[in-house]
Amino acid sequence: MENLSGVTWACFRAGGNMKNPRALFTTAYRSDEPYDWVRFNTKCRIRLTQPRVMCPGLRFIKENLPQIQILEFPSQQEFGRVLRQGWDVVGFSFFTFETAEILRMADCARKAGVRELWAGNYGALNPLIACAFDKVMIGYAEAQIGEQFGASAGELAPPALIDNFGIVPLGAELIRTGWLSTARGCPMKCTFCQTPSFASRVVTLSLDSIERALRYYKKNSVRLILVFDEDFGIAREHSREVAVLLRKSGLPWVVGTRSDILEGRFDEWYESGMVGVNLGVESMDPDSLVDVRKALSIDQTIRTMEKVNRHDCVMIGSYMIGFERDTVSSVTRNLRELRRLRPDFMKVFVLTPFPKTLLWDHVERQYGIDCSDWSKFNAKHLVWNHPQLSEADAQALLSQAYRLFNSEDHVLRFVSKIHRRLMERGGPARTHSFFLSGLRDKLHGGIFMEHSVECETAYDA
Ligand code: B12
Ligand code: SF4
Repeated sequence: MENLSGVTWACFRAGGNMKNPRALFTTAYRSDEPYDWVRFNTKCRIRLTQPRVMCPGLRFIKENLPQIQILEFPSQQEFGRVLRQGWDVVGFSFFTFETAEILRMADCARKAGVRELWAGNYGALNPLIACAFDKVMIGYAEAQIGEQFGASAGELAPPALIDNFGIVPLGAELIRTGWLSTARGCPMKCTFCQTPSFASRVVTLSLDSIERALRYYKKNSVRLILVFDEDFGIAREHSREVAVLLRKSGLPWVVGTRSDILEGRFDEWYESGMVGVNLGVESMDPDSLVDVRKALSIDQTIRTMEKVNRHDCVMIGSYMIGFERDTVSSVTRNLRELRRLRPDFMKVFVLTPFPKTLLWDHVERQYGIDCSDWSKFNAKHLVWNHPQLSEADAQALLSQAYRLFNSEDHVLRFVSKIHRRLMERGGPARTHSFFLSGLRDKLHGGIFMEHSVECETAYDA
């Protein structure tokens, strides 16, 4: 029944092409306060902020298959109202921690008489949810969805993904950011990561489409590009050409990548306008990195982080608490070592076994996983029987890490680094436009559009 090679598999019904169906794709409900990855990692009152207001996966699907209607983070009332409009297909995009909520939404959709329910995104990797849906699609799915509707998705076109970065309490709309996807998938095999089951083949987006996105961002007053590939640089030659396009655009950019890739490419990217990096440190214990097959050495990570610092680039890292060997004292020691490398912000997680990972298989067999509450699978809870740590230990270590890495001092350092980098690159005019235009636009009711409007108008400008 199951096939993880990127092919659709059906639970209740065999698949079949539907011509001109009425299809609605949606996400979990909107919460009182939108999820904000910065708030998720700090307890400070003065902090950076980037609320999650869009679902990149649904935007991609809409951009490439415009016949599908999308509804991002609806309220319960909104979802109920839209359901009454009558749909052949309702598709749900979700992460594992949203599973219970999505199952409730699926139940509402069934009761409203929707013919088929589909599941997609990383949450769909969970075999336990399969029977609630008529189709489950694994991986980047434009082509699979198009096939169901008898439509060809054609060459993949990235949507315009614009949101904002701000500072609390000044406001969330100080720096207008544009998200750029240049390649998808990762061939590495880290045991904790779902990507090897989700998209193990690297597929690049065309340089024309990337250039078009950059032009659009520039024209629409985007100030900072966030490259959100799994590992920028993994498609070596392609990323070289992307760096040329980024340089040509004149826009500063922040990239997510591995330290082994960054080490070899730093100078090239720095010259092309890279002002910040997002690195998966994961652990400072070499044996734990070997256990999870991260294929990185601590020395490599240290060398790269020191280089990033020497060049005054912003450094965001991610660290995980709760590797099999971790104890309270080893993690405390690790965190202090990491602090000496002066990251500007750390995303700190608790190691979580996700479905269809090697880590899941190992932990389930060896220790047992508690699946009674899927909302805890948000990488901030210990959901398995760790040999040395309790959930209370994990929470105490998280709080300790937030204090060490994400204090108010770090916010100031973060902002002053960006400021210095822009002064170097473009002088006072660029720096002024980066920081102050957002505030000015906000005060004068300027360019900030509702995200839903931006979705509709992606490239028609
Ligand atoms: C960018 C990102 C974020 C951003 C989100 C930005 C935003 N505005 O949404 C931020 C930093 C906020 C974030 C936070 C978190 N993230 Co995150 N994030 C990612 C990342 C790097 C890219 C996701 C993305 O946008 N991809 C690009 C789009 C185009 O792809 P897509 O969303 O997968 O959509 C495609 C398919 O999934 C499919 N599809 C999507 N929806 C649907 C619906 C239907 C019906 C169908 C058929 C198909 C389909 O088609 C789409 C187009 O091809 C992934 C890693 C990765 N490799 O993808 C992790 C990842 C998704 N995050 C993950 C997690 C756990 C989290 C956090 C809980 C904590 C953490 N580890 O960071 C929080 C929770 C966020 C929240 N509450 O919403 C996990 C998910 C694991 C899981 N099963 O839940 C991932 C896979 C990373 C990992 N390996 O740990 N994240
Ligand atoms: S953690 Fe990063 S390098 Fe490892 S498999 Fe996942 S995406 Fe690839």
